[in-house]
Amino acid sequence: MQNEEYLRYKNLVDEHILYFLPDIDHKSITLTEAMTYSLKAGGKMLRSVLLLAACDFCGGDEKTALPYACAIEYIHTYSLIHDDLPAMDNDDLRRGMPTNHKVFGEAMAILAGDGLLTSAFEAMNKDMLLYFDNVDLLKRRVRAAYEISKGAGCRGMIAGQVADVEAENKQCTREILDYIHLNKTAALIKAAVRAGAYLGGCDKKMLEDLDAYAENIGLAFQIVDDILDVSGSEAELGKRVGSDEANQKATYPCRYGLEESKKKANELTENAKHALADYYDNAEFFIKLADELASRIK
Ligand code: GRG
Repeated sequence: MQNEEYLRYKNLVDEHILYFLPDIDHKSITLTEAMTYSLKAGGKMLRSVLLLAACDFCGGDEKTALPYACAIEYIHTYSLIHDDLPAMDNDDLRRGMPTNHKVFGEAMAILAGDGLLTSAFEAMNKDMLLYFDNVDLLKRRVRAAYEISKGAGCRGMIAGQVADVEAENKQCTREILDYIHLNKTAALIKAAVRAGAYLGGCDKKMLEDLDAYAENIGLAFQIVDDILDVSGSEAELGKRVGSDEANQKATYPCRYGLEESKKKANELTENAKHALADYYDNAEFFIKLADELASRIK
């Protein structure tokens, strides 16, 4: 994502990503190191950028949205650390670097993930009391914290991960596949956009339109990620589709092949752009971003 506006939001998050972490007892220096290691490992910061952009789009002040932007990045980072653990995906590399448990050990990686998750709630709630004399702003902040908690939780990302774990080595229906993507990936992306919209003071229509946009790019994002993950040649994938190996993964490319998956990703991208068509140039950032995310497979 190279566009100027994206990089401006991303830099803002980058500059503040450690600022909203709690001061940790000096005895827990390893915990701080483990949390910082993954936070600074060079992710795209997509969810936090979307949160800030949605806040701007709805007329809010992006500075007041910063703790929420960093909080959602803490949650995303924790999910990656835990997903890489031997009990889950058992990955050695993440973002081109050794995974957290490879550097700090399994126990510390679990704790670093826990530390990041709980720090997210601390960051979102820390200054809440300062807003008691401004009920409108207070409501927006409470709502944003709720959206993020819900998207990350048992009706969102965790539910998707559970369904993914349970689908392993089984044939799953398209309905289950969509459920996994909608929750494992799209739920946190939707939460970012909805939280930003609330913080910015959205009206009902803006919220609905942004929600539709986020759901479509969220689903497209996972399909694109799975296409990139396959990385083998199309011919190779063609051979694997329908094979036992291919059927072990609950992904679009493994179930339906590359061409069908690309078509689906492009269709979702067009749906996302269409959801914001009423806003013309004001939605330019979001339209460009949808195209950029999809162009990773072109
Ligand atoms: C709570 C253990 C646990 C898991 C939750 C998020 C998740 C489910 C698992 C992570 C693995 C995975 C493939 C998730 C799908 C979402 C996704 C494509 C994550 C990668 O997001 P990017 O590309 O990552 O935004 P960067 O590195 O750019 O931050």
